Amino acid sequence: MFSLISPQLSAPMRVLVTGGTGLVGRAIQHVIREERGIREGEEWIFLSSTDANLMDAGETREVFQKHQPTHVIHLAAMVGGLFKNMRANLDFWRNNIYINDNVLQAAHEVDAVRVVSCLSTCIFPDKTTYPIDETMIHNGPPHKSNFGYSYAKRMLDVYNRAYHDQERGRFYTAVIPTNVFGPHDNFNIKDGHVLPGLIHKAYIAQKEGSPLVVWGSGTPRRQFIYSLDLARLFLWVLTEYQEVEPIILSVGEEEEVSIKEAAEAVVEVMRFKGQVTYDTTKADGQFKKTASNAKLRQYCPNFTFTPFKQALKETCDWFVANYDSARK
Ligand code: NAP
Ligand code: GFB
Repeated sequence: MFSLISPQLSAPMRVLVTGGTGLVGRAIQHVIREERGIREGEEWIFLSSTDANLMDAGETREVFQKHQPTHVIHLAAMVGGLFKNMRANLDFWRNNIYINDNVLQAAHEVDAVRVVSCLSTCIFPDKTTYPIDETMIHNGPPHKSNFGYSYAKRMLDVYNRAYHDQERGRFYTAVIPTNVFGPHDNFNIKDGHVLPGLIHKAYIAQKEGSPLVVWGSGTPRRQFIYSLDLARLFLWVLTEYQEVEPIILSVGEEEEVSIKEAAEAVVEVMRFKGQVTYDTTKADGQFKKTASNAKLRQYCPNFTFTPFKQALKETCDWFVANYDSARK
């Protein structure tokens, strides 16, 4: 657990960040420490699974009773890339349902005034019109590759509406990030997402003089958001966003790239000189999940996303510099 506490005792805002030690949690830690700072009287507590197994109702209640948060950023989840989801849809469903039910009820019991949870653009209906927007979450079944995770995440939206309707207008909401990448990502090739997977594979291929093998055809399309940009937007949502309805946090549709283009960007940034091959025996997953960030743009017209190549370079540099300790 990491606590960031200002000198003053009474804290107008005591923020508990579940999943505080993961990719997004560490980005929030970085932005709080290096950019925003700790405001007068604030306290920020970043939890890992060693502080409490949030799949256990008793442990969850205990850690919430201990910290008595006024605000909660709920990131903790069973998370993984396409291939991990395809192997474990039941676990993704059950584990995330347990975590989400326990966290929201524990927040309610300590009278937290705000909870911001995390959905994902991959949970939207697979058969849909584009661009996807926030009103479309429940309009049809998700892609078969990650239906367990998708339905568990969709239930967060149901929880938020139910707590608002029944429990004295509880004001719990959610954000919907697109694919996230950055320092402290999960670089495990089997279980992680595409960008950390390609970065790790390029690193190994470079050392071994072997080809970089990109999985699938390379034709699917994705929007990628840098974890530090997501963290900056999360902090805005925590205090300024006033709707129970969720909000998509993503770069614009025009920033969508193919997996092939993403792989070429990794090759360029990692200065990989070897052969690049495509293993089309591996699944492509969802072809695209193009999301609109029009609602975000209405609220934050001047927010500037870090250019993709710059964000990718910072991520690659971090991975190479922290290879021994990185999750891989
Ligand atoms: P991550 O790097 O895998 O981190 C997951 C965090 O959750 C870790 O701090 C982990 O603790 C904690 N956690 C997992 N199981 C737990 C349990 N049973 N009890 C307590 N804590 C537990 O994930 P992430 O990429 O930061 O994702 C954060 C949130 O963003 C998730 O809700 C995810 O669904 C959402 N999201 C992610 C992406 C993406 O591309 N990464 C895209 C859209 C949405 P330990 O460190 O102790 O394991
Ligand atoms: O990030 P990713 O694993 O998940 O991307 P999704 C998968 C796409 O990248 C597929 C291709 O088209 C893969 O064929 N790909 C190419 C690779 N090389 C690699 C590689 O080395 N590793 C990986 N992982 N993919 C996830 C959802 O979908 O999106 C999760 O399943 C989560 O639930 C996440 O929400 C944000 O973007 O396809």
